[in-house]
Amino acid sequence: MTHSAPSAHSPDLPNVQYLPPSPLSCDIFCRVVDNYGDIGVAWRLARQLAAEYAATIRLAVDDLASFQRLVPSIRTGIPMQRVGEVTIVEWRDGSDATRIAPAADLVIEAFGCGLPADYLNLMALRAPPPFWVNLEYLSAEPWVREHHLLPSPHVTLPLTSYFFFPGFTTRTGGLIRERDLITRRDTAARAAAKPTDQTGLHILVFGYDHAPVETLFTAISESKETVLCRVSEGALAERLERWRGSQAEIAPEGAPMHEFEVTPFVPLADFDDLLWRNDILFVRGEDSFVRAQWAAKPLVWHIYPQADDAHLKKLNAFLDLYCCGLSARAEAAMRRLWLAWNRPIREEIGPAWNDFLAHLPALNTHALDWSKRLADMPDLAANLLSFYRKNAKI
Ligand code: TRH
Repeated sequence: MTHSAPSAHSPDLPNVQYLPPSPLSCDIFCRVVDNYGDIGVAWRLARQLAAEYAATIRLAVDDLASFQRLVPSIRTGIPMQRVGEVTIVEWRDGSDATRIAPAADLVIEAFGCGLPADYLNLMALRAPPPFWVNLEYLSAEPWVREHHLLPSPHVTLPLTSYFFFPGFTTRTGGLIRERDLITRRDTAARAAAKPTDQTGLHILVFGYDHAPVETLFTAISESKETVLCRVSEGALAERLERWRGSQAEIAPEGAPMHEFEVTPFVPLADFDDLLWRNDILFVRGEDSFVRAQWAAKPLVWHIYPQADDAHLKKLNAFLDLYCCGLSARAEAAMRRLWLAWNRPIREEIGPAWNDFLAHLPALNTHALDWSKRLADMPDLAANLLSFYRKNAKI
């Protein structure tokens, strides 16, 4: 049935949400370059567009095994499957696009993964052509706002893609934030009074394999406050085991007993809970970094390393935005630990850690303020769809 529903601004029906005449169809393409961030972001966006905008979503992914780590109900070796409201298509190079046909209204190419040639042809055949967005990597660097939403015509086909940059200001595409995320976080925080035998500081460590963890563990083990340090399963957790083996069994008399444990990799659906259960979050890449900001906890970012230290520019650009409103001393403490962790400067970790801890109350307040500032802006899906509605020939 075709009908035009009243808009949310209709004076007669102010509570009726705008519904497009027919559901939006959207194809998302994602290649897993390495690790989990690419598919983590693509999956979150797919789910949100389906759940909150009733969009019909197909998500084409080239690595179902990595995807399965995040979403255990995914089955590998299956060309097409449905998980919740999303259709997952296994994307194999050379496979024809008939599995992904016809081309959707909105096509999202995640992180410049390159669309399959046969799918591009289907897009070109469609009249009007699909609205094609290239979802880029997250960066706080100032150049991003100049490039956000710029068109990029295809060299041979009558198609145009648009760069869409996530970001931390209204001049970029925003961040993925599900409609109920902040409410769920705050509800969990109210319910999560720590049991009396679990007081002290809880720290989560999720970082890349080259992180200087031994130095961090030593610094943590010398903290005055009791610490429970949870290290995410993987190479860093293996190094934790080795570090533990090298430590004296008995702490000096009067020293607080710290605990170090390996945290198993949890499904993506439980990842926020894991963050919310901790007080300081060492995170990495893109998706865990963003979720830590939504968790509103003091965080330490292990940025994905790039050639020529390009990542340090990116790191500083974020700190320039994030630290706005922090006292000079708290800002210095934050920068010190982030740089020591990322460069990595081992002899700096201990003093930087202590400095960071000394400013924890201010960093806590600031983390909450920052998440409120971000939540006052439209989220990535809302920005993406409003860009689509304004510009797509529908
Ligand atoms: O895994 P990452 O390093 O991912 C990416 C990719 O490497 C990508 O190529 C690179 O360009 C980008 O980083 C910058 O880090 P990220 O983005 O934090 O992704 C990790 C995902 O794993 C995130 O979606 C959260 C999820 N996760 C779980 O679901 N359970 C867990 O227990 C943990 C530790 C993580």
